[in-house]
Parts: sequence; C-alpha cells; structure tokens
Amino acid sequence: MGSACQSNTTNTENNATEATTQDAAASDSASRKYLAKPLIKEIYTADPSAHVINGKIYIYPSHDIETGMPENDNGDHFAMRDYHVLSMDSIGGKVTDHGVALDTKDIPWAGRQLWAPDAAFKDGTYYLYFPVKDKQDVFRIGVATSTSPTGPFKAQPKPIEGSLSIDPAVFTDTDGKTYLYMGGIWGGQLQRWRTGKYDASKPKEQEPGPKEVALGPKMARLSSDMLRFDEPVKEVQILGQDGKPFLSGDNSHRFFEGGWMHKYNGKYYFSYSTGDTHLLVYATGDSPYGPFTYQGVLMNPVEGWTTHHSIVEVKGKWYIFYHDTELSGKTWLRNVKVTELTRKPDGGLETINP
Ligand code: FUB
Repeated sequence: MGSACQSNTTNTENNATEATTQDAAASDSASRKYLAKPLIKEIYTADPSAHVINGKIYIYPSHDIETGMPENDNGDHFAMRDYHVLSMDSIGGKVTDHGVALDTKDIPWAGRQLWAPDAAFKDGTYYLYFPVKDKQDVFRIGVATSTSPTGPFKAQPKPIEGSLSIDPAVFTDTDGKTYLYMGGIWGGQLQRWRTGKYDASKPKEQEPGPKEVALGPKMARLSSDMLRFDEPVKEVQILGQDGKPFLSGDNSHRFFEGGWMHKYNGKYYFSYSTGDTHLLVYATGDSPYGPFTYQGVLMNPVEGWTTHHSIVEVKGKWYIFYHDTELSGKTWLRNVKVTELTRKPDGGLETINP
C-alpha cells in the first residue's frame, strides 16, 4: 500500500463532507473520460469483492472515510472503520446500500484499519473475511458470520490462526473445497513475515532486494466450517513466461496486493495488483495452489494510487468490479465500478482501459 501526491484538506467523516469533496472533484473529473460510472455516490467505497448468491449480485467493499490521517507508505490514510454491503439484481440495475454490516468496535481483537474484505456462502451461513490490525498493530484476517448476505455479521472472538497481512480472497472450487488467498506488501506488512515470524522493524525495507525473488501471496484451504485454515499456510508461486519466479525489482510484474482467484474452462486465474506500477495483471495455472504463469495486463492504471478488483460471472458474462477516485480526486476516498471483461478465444483476458 502506498500513497499518491494528493493533499488532505478536511478532518471530518460525515456524508456532508463526502458530498462537498465530490463537488470539488467534479470539475477535475469532468474533463476526463471514464469507462464506467460509480455504483454509488452517497458513501465512498473501494476494494469490491462481488459474488452472485441466489441470482443476486452482492458487493463486499471497503467503506472509505475521511479521518485526516497523514498519507504515507504504510497506508495510514486508509483508516476505515466499518463495512457496508451493496447489492443489485442485475448489472446496470439499482444499487442498494444495506447499511453497516460490521463495525470495528464489534470485533473484540481489532485495533484499526478495516481493509479490503471478501465473503463466502455455505450451508445457509454467510461468511465475511476481513483484514484489520490487531491491538499490537499487526494485520490479521478475521471472519464474521451472518444468516443474511447483507449482515449484520458477528465476528469470531479471535483472528484466524495463522492468518497474516491483508486482502483475503476466498475461492470455492468446483469440487466444493474453499481456499483463502491473502497478502500485500508495504502497508500490508507481508514483508515483515519473511522469517516466518512477524518483525516490526524497518517496515518497507524488509522487501527482498531487487535481484531476489519477489514475495508471493499466501494461501491455505479452509476447514469445512469455514472458520479456520485446514492446512499450513503456503506461499503462491508466480512465474514469468520464462518459467522463472519474478524478481522483487520487477515491479510491473511482481505481486503487490489485492489477489483474486477465478476459474474458467478448468483453468485457475490468479489476478492481482502490482501496487507502485498500478496495474492489474493475471497469471494462470492448473491447480488452486499454483504455480501461476504470468499472462498479461488485465487493467491499465485507474485514477488514484490503489487498484483492486474482483471477477465474477453473471448470467453467462464475466465482469470486473474495481475502483477509482472519480468522485473525490483523493486516493483514499474511492468509488466502486463494474465493467464487462472480454475474453480472447484462448480464454485470455483483453486489457481494459478504465
Ligand atoms: O483499501 C485498503 C487497501 O487499499 C486494500 O487492502 C488494498 O488492496 C488497496 O486497495
């Protein structure tokens, strides 16, 4: 997680401020052309994880707010405190905001910064997976449950044992097994786990050197009750077309954050953000464990520093949910969008210009 060169001018977090900020950004964004429109304008939303449940589209985003935290490479300015679930009956249809689904104050172990969530459904229970810093300022992944896809969700008393870093992405395979992918470098703290133990010193500089192999995301299969890891956490390997792992200095290809898994025609597609080069890229493999071989750029940079997405099939068409900063012009006050994906005859993904 990094920062953009935009200044922070307000210190409040209510909807009135959000509206004013949108007005200020409007003249700037009026001259730009965007591929898609924000799905909602009443609140700021980011990191959309979309799922189709019983024929309806549910979006689990971050809820961006203005807190006046200074911008830095740790992402302190992303100081979100709750989640709202959005839903719509069809792409392009009315978007409903279902209100607060989970609040930091109701997570017993949480400290600060409720970042990008994901969700899953099994046997009548809805699961919300979320990263938040614990009281020692270490990001962990928690899980909360509900009888409704829109919450409210009740958090488990402790984070998932063995979980670390940020950006959980949950994928259920066609055989019913479910996997959780996680990780993000810099503010996402993945580099602090290099030795297997959390090391708080020298945050960003613990990344491998530019000629060393880049850090990969982590993953594990979930238990049948969806509440814990059923196996030791493993690193996911991402290889270049030459079959070699990407190096840390190759920052337009190496994993940064925001992983997502989908399956198409029996192939596993792992897509992610390259962070400081602002691309969404994808790699494919023959197993949910990888290795995954790089295939190309899925989306060129959006407006704003961060880029984060999910990919979902709706009624036989494939869509990418993503965010940019059209409404605010501020990198920490984002808005979610959706656009259709185009597949090449071989299943590959055309690059989108957002
Ligand atoms: O929203 C906070 C962080 O920004 C997410 O966890 C990252 O993926 C980036 O989008």
